[in-house]
Amino acid sequence: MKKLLTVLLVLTVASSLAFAGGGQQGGGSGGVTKGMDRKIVMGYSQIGAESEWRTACTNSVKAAAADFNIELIFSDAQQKQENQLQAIRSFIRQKVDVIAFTPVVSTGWEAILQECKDAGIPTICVDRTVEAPNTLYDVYIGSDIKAEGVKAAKWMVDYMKSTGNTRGKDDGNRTINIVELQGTVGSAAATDRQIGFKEELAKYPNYKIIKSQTGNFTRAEGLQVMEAWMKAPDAGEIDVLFAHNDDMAIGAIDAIKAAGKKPATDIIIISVDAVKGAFEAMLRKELNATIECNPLLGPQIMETGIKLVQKQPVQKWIPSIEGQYDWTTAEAAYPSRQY
Ligand code: GYE
Repeated sequence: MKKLLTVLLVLTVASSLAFAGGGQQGGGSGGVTKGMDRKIVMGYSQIGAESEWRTACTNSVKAAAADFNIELIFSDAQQKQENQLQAIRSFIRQKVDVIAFTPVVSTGWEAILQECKDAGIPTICVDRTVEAPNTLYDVYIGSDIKAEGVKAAKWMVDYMKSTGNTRGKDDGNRTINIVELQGTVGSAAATDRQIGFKEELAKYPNYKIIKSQTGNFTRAEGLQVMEAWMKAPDAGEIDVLFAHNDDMAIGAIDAIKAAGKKPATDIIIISVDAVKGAFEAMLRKELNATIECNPLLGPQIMETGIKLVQKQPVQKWIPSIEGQYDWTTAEAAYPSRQY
């Protein structure tokens, strides 16, 4: 029994170390970091692999680290904040030069950010914002997430007024019923998209969100939630689906088809990210529109990391550049899409 316990303990410690460390990638061996006289080390706490967007982001970070010859200690938190805190503490212990992290949820970061500050390690918050005084981190690199929600609502209203769905157009009187698939609860990506969407919607009293539930930014949960909605007695009254990301919309499309309805014609569908899967759905005429959120943040993260190590000034927010696409512009844009 004792032996078994020891083996188990060793296994647990080994796997958690592998987990926190996550292995070193990028940067190759030897050499110096671009623009430096030595090689620098970056710890990166990624949240997981929930979506096509996230995979594109991770690939961009790893490729850029190799390109800049930065030694990257990459850690995957599997959607758990506690794993992120553990990883960041291990980066501090390893005395990395700079720490980058994507906060899975927006709260609960003050203490760890203070620990980084006390250790003199600069921090880069990536793609989701934190609810903490901005003196606690050095820079946020990512999108204007709230603006994405506003853009989605604007596109929806324009489309409902000009074209509409099988049930008709928005004539200003008819109630337009919306169902909303939210991202991970407590994440800035979900909270701010919802705030932006609702803020714009408030201008149009005949638009109503009749159901709203999380699908955790994944296809599987998007499908599950939509499946339940399509079985409810009021399924026939759904005019629009707003999904906080493309993966959930793609899952929901399958559920809509399985229920015998035509996605993008019976139910208008708008999502966020603009990943390849969304373009393919738009080309199949199953998704109406997607608002771009750029995951290719690797080069900006590495450039900023180097600047921070060199104690050069950086902007507090480095915004990503993005557009929006619908099924009339998808075909022309598709060949040049990188993610
Ligand atoms: O939109 C979604 C993802 O944090 C902006 O996270 C990101 C979001 C992205 O998994 O697909």
